[in-house]
Amino acid sequence: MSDYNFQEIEAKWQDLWEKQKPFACDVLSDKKKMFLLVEFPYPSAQGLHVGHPRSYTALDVIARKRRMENYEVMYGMGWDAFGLSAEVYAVRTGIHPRITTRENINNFRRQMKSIGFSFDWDREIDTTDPHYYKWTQWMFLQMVKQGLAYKGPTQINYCPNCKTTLANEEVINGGCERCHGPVEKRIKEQWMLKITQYADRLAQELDTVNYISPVVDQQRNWIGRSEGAEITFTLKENNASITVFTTRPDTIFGASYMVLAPEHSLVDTLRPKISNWDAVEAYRLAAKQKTDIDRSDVTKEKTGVPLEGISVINPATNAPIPVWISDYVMMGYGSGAIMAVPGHDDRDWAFAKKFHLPILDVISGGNVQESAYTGDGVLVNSGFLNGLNVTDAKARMIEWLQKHDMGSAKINYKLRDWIFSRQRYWGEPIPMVLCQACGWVPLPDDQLPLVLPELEDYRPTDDGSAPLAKLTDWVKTTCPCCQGPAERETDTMPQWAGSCWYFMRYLDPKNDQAFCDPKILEKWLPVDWYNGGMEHTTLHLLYSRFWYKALADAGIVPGIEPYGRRTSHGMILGTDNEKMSKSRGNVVNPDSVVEAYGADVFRTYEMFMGDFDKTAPWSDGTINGVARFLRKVWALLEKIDSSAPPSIEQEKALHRAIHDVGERIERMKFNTAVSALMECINAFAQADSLPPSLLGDFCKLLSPFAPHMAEEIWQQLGNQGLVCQQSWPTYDSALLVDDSVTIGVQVNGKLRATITISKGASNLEAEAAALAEEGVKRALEGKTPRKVIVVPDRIVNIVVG
Ligand code: ANZ
Ligand code: ZN
Repeated sequence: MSDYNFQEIEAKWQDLWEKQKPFACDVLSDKKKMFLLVEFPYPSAQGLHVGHPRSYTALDVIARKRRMENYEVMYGMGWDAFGLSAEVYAVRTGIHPRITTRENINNFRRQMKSIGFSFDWDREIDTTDPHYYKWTQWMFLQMVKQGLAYKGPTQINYCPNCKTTLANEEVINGGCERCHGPVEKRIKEQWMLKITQYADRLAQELDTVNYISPVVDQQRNWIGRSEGAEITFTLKENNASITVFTTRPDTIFGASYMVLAPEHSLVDTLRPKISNWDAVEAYRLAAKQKTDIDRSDVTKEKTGVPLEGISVINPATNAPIPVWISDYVMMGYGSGAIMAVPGHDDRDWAFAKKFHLPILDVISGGNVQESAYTGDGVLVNSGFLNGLNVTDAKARMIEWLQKHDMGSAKINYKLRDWIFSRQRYWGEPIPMVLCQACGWVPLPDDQLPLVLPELEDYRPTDDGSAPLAKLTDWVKTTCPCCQGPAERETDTMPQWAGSCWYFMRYLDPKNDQAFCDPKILEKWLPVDWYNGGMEHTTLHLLYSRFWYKALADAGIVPGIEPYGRRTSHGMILGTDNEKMSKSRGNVVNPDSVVEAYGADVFRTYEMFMGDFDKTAPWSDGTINGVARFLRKVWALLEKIDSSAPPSIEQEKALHRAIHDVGERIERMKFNTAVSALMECINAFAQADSLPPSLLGDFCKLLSPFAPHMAEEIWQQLGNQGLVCQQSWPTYDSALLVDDSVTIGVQVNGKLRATITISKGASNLEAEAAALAEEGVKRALEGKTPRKVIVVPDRIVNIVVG
């Protein structure tokens, strides 16, 4: 037997898979379907990261197993190739993003093929392909038609470094997701998608899917549903009113002052009445420089300025209370104004202490001069609410407000509408034109795709306008409605657009008449199992659920949710236990791993390196251990003897592995599934000979992890066909009994039978097994035993008569 030449053998099987297409999905097949999905990558210039294959291998293992279980498996791959990085890279190198993107895609594809993923490559998709983004544009127009898209002035996050708008979800800790630089607030006309209209359903319908709980929790928190009331306060000085949002209308008798967000427009309106305008203006300027994260940091010292000359009437007490501005109140939430209840809210308490504002006790249970009391209790000092508990007082107060026309129940969401335009070149053009007579008009379907035009200078501009605006000939167009003069939208879509629906295109990637045949959608949706990164929970995953629901409401897709199940993998860290990054120099390149060890070792190692859902550091020691394991598997070919009967130990080892590997794969306990393979091999290696059928069955179990070696051994054993097309083996439970003992059963001192039970079986189990024996039944002659004495693992004595 020769040494295992992985370069040659892996290339051989990859070529064969490419020709024979054993992973091609027949969407019209009668088999049970299994739609498996991993997040398609952004094809960066750096190439594949070792983190990508963790997710891809995991679902590849599941895909390969399910095919062997006779499922029709859909497992596709493609490229989420629009976006800022390609453009930044292009600006730096002077090469058109289309060219660099194509090169990067080719490199990614080569890398993935070298790892032996069982994607159906005939279904490859690319979001920057006009045949693809035609449908992204078409779906956007469906949203326009449903009134879910609008263009309007909005406060946006602007990264002056990247010169682009960022969605709220793209602002991480107050900085730009890409360059980590500070983010400014600007007011700009933007295309917006009304994701807020779906806030309730996005939160509630999480009950209908099987997502890991951190994903459910993060999405619910991000949507941030809170129940409360809107209450109107009237200015003492005139009849103007200010509305606040509160989750605690029960505490209104304790509202001793009001706070407006510094940006609140009422501050401008009230300017003539404000006697300390200079201080107010200075404070507003300072607040503008701060990020929302800093502003809402509870550990930061509270700051603020009173609006001198202004007060409002507390509607419950009729007493005037002062009005302040402070940056702990955000303009983007609720109404940008609060009634402050320092006795029962921590932030208000800190503020009141600092500025010597009255702290009133309205819920019994604490000492509000010492700290805010936020627990439950009975209402005190609260007029008609006195004696009620918090829940009843809330309801009672809302009733009262409604009756007096001063407020009503209100549900608020933290979720904001999705800012959908970017002032960048490398994205899908937004297929809308602005007509002087008709307003915004969608392009008719027959003008799709609206192809991204060529541009000499695609750099972003300093004034924040879109690069496409420079193409005045392209911009000038005629209105599809009235044929009058009109102008094209020059903003492009955000990177998240193309990934909202990509999984559906795998089902019918070449269809020119529709994004997918509706019959195929009906059969294949929802996706059965979607694995991806936690970092996408409030971005891609939330956006695509919204997108899907909007399409579903338009009758375009079936059901209400795109993904039936969502799981997530832990991040792979460098050998130093730190996040891999170029600057730390701890990046592991998949190419060099495949070159040094081969794809099988790489794949098996990625599954073995630690609990799948946890972070795991790269370890060369462990990867060498995995390489030794696979060499040991290969060496078993030397022991093959077709005339040798299998030993009971070998058979037991195999059946234990069939049971454990199968079950652990389904639970994503890939590391212990690999251990089960290792244990089996150790047992096989102990004997001098091994029957080919046992090693053949083992190859089936090995093939999801190390598919190349599994095919090669399968072939060398003289088997027909591909191992990846065999049936997944089944186990014999009798062979799972770990260590069994055979003991005698005596009836009135005479041996009547022997039973085989597992070692350490309970007395009850032993007794039941003994009484079930024919010889014992005969000896008992239908009589009930007087006494059964079990000596564990030794003997069962039955006394009768
Ligand atoms: C009075 C009150 C009394 C409050 C009390 C809380 C406790 P969630 O759960 O996040 O919705 N609030 C409202 N709008 C705000 C804004 N724009 N910026 C900062 N804070 C704001 O929180 C709602 C509560 O946060 C509201 O209820 C309000 O304070 C504050 F014992 O009103 B509460
Ligand atoms: Zn018109």
